[in-house]
Amino acid sequence: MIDLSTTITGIKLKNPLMNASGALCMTKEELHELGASSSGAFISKSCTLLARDGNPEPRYADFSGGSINSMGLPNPGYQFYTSFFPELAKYTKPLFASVSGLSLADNVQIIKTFSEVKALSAIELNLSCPNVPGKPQVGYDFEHSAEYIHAVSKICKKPLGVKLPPYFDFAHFEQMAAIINKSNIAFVTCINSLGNGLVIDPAKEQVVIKPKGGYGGIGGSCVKPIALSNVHKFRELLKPSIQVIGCGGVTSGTDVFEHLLAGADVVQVGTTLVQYGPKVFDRLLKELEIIMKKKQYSSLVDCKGKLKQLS
Ligand code: ERO
Repeated sequence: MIDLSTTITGIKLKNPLMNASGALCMTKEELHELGASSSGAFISKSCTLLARDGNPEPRYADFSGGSINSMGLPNPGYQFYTSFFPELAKYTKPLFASVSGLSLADNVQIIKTFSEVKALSAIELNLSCPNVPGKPQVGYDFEHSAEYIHAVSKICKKPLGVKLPPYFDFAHFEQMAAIINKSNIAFVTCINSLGNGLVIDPAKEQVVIKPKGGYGGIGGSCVKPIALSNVHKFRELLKPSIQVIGCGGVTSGTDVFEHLLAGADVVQVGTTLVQYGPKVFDRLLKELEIIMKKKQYSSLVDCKGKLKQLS
């Protein structure tokens, strides 16, 4: 028997898979389906103080290398989730809430309220939404990020994580890691979608989504190398007590395995979940188990963070 269980911030998961926030996790029905799926944990859509319709449709499209989205943070508002989360406790697996308030004050108010919701295991503060017109990503502004992290960690009574945008420069990894190492953040999730990509339909000679002139966050298999570098670099730079959730480019059990090698404790699935639905966790787990068996590994500890360098 292969033990796929893992632990994040002291919370035990029977396997390392969960959905990425935003993927099929906004409505009651979607969250019930995720609760009933074989994922080890689940997380809700990033929420704001007030309900939002989001950007005009079409706002999500698949392409050969992945997906593009400019959803614009549609969600029913945090109060909807505050009263609904207790219904999800029956699934007896960890439930995370994603929070993406439009200001620091909004985040503080939402997180204060969520701190009192018993059904919630942890909170992921999203510092990296690329799609709200007029709202730059907090995660690319280090001073602003430090201010958010400091204020929110003071009032959060649950294990708190931050969802980060992809970084591409070692100096940026170091700056963000230094901020997080000084805080009581329990985990980081790397990465959110690659902001403001552009997908073109050459036959129609036009963009494929309507908002923002066709620009949107890129996810799916084409982002995997960037996701892996971010997981690996943060694992290297963060204090050992701060855990890493990998997110980006997971389409197979091999992709999950690579995230684990890079140092992820938990692995989120976004585009592939949107494309195949919650049943996809069954396939990913089966494929991961086959790889582990072939390598004669009996638990995730045998491979987690064990990426080798060329000598
Ligand atoms: O547009 C969105 O709602 C959205 N899309 C993403 O790819 N990442 C997000 O973090 C996000 C909103 C919070």
